[in-house]
Amino acid sequence: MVSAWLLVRACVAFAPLTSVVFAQYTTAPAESKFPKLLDAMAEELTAGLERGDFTSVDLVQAYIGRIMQVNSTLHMVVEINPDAWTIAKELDDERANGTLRGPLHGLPILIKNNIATADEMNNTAGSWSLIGAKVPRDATVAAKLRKAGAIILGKTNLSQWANYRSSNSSNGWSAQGGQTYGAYYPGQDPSGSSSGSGVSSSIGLAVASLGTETDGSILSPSQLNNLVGIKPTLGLTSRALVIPISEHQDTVGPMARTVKDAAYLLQAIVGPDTYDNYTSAIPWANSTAPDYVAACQFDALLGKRIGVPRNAIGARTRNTAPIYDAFEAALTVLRNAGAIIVENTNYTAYAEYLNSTAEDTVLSGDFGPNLAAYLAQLTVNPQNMHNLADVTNFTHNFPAEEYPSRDTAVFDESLALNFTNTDSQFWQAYQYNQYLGGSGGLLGALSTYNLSAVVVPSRVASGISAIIGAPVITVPLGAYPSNTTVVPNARGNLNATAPGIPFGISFAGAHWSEETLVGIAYAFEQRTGVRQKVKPYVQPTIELADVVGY
Ligand SMILES: *[C@@H]1O[C@H](CO)[C@@H](O)[C@H](O)[C@H]1NC(C)=O
Ligand SMILES: *[C@@H]1O[C@H](CO)[C@@H](O)[C@H](O)[C@H]1NC(C)=O
Ligand SMILES: *[C@@H]1O[C@H](CO)[C@@H](O)[C@H](O)[C@H]1NC(C)=O
Ligand SMILES: *[C@@H]1O[C@H](CO)[C@@H](O)[C@H](O)[C@H]1NC(C)=O
Ligand SMILES: *[C@@H]1O[C@H](CO)[C@@H](O)[C@H](O)[C@H]1NC(C)=O
Ligand SMILES: *[C@@H]1O[C@H](CO)[C@@H](O)[C@H](O)[C@H]1NC(C)=O
Ligand SMILES: *[C@@H]1O[C@H](CO)[C@@H](O)[C@H](O)[C@H]1NC(C)=O
Ligand SMILES: *[C@@H]1O[C@H](CO)[C@@H](O)[C@H](O)[C@H]1NC(C)=O
Ligand SMILES: *[C@@H]1O[C@H](CO)[C@@H](O)[C@H](O)[C@H]1NC(C)=O
Ligand SMILES: *[C@@H]1O[C@H](CO)[C@@H](O)[C@H](O)[C@H]1NC(C)=O
Ligand SMILES: *[C@@H]1O[C@H](CO)[C@@H](O)[C@H](O)[C@H]1NC(C)=O
Ligand SMILES: CC(=O)N[C@H]1CO[C@H](CO)[C@@H](O)[C@@H]1O
Repeated sequence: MVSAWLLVRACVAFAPLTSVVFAQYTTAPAESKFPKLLDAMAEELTAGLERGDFTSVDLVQAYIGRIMQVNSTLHMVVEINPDAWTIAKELDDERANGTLRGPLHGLPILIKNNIATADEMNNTAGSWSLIGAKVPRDATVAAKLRKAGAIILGKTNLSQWANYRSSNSSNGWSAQGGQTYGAYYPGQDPSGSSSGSGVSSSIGLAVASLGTETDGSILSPSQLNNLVGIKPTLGLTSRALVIPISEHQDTVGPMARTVKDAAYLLQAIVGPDTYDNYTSAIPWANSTAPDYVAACQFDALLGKRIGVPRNAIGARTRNTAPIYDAFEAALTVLRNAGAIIVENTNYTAYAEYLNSTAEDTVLSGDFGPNLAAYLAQLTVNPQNMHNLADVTNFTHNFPAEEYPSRDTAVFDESLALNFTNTDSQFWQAYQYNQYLGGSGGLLGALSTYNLSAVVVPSRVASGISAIIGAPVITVPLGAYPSNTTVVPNARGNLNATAPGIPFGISFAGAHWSEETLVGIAYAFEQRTGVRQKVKPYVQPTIELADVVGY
């Protein structure tokens, strides 16, 4: 069962493709009074706000207009924040009198519908069981966004319960939000579980978005929606008041159009939090935090040793050929940028890892108690949901939950466990994972070959890092060529492989190495510029010029 496999399966390429050739990418886009919102970067928008070309109210108006233009086709946003205009006006007033909260001041950001906010919006993970439920305060990451000056524009649709309910549902479907589609092909599987965050950032419905990842849920929808996604080290970003799967694997991270925008967002949400004691492991808790934005240097690849764990990259088949061709071309880009590519930095226990069910045990064991702990914090709980049994019963009985067409196999498996996350059986599985991903996996390869990072196609990036809580960044790498055969997903309601659907490349490192990974990803992105070459088939047309002055 389990999400790891579902998520990986969600992003496997089935159709034959052609290779992707990189052209040299010329850097900064031309300065314009109204940056095109499909690609507008945080720094460009901030410059326009500073010059007074437009206001944050204009930005909110434009982004909401764009959401309204595509919502009936793509279903990527579940709720718009009814306070967004008021907040934008306050931030405009603060800017006018010289008060700037931070680098995100006045910039609209969308967040996944499992990150709770203490405002008018619902916090449901896509389930009607939590409609109307209220939390005592904002999730820490949401509070940090507001403190940095961001406007929380709305909540994005997701694979329900972050893909931790069904064995037969579809990526991007939730009972509350319906089916999200990707913007690169009709009926595109948007991947998941941060589906709406991926689709929304990809077509410029906000400056960027937040997603969450347990195993693949940021990396996969980022790569398949032409985005940069950062899955941070476990404990770098607080999970307080984020609807959980597993305290041992859950993370919150940015999904953005550029590495630098992702770095700005990451900078805003990291740090120790008394509500999530895993954050006490942050090694710089008592000193200065790393500067992820400053890490965006064109020459960041110079002298970096980057490993290629060939035994974890998988076989190049007819179906996956284009991804592998693009990957090999990317290695040349990295070498030309001064990196030392170290071949065959294999994971010694990888066969055991592929064979292991220890991750299922950890997620399944955590889910029950972690969900109950979240529900116990609710200040308003209209459907009286206190534990997984309540949620399962609700799901079975509430027609909009589409049970049994969409089953509860993942819930059921967790309910059927005869142990919990405090039992020795759980601890053994957890320790085994630390070996598989650690000395037998990623950490072993990094230390044996003295590497800064490993590089892999994003389709195989998430698992080995997920089980040990280590960071990964994905960057656009290419897209399926026009002669690709369209292949549906397992449920048959989405197009999983089709012409124009993007894919990514990932850099994975040791715990707390985000600064290094951001630098590497930036240097790669600046030399390849893949995002600019891959265009969505659905694009909202409203721009700042349409709203300024109205
Ligand atoms: C698509 O075109 C490429 C290059 O012309 C070719 O190698 C590949 O086999 C084609 N794929 C299909 C599915 O026709
Ligand atoms: C979705 O878009 C339609 C227009 O296509 C609009 O009328 C409707 O109000 C939007 N729904 C929501 C909930 O914003
Ligand atoms: C600027 O505006 C904010 C919000 O209206 C207000 O709280 C703050 O006191 C003002 N600061 C100055 C220096 O006027
Ligand atoms: C929260 O959900 C309720 C019930 O569907 C709905 O009436 C309300 O408008 C939602 N809140 C927002 C901000 O969309
Ligand atoms: C998937 O693609 C096919 C072929 O282009 C198209 O006919 C179909 O409508 C698409 N599916 C969805 C759900 O849009
Ligand atoms: C961290 O907090 C959780 C609940 O908030 C608690 O169950 C756990 O024991 C704590 N762990 C440590 C190491 O303090
Ligand atoms: C930071 O300081 C506190 C209080 O002195 C201490 O308990 C904690 O262990 C320190 N954290 C780290 C990561 O050094
Ligand atoms: C690494 O894995 C690849 C692919 O499985 C294999 O061909 C190669 O011999 C392995 N190299 C080492 C040093 O283990
Ligand atoms: C895979 O698991 C099976 C059953 O648990 C075991 O017999 C086999 O030795 C394992 N293989 C590897 C490579 O770990
Ligand atoms: C299950 O849900 C139904 C309908 O919502 C309710 O009537 C029943 O009391 C619930 N059963 C349990 C054991 O909670
Ligand atoms: C759970 O069941 C398994 C197999 O039936 C058994 O080996 C194990 O000891 C049980 N664990 C607990 C905590 O009861
Ligand atoms: C903002 C928005 O588009 N909300 C829609 C999300 O999807 C549900 C179900 O399809 C619609 O009812 C909402 O209007």
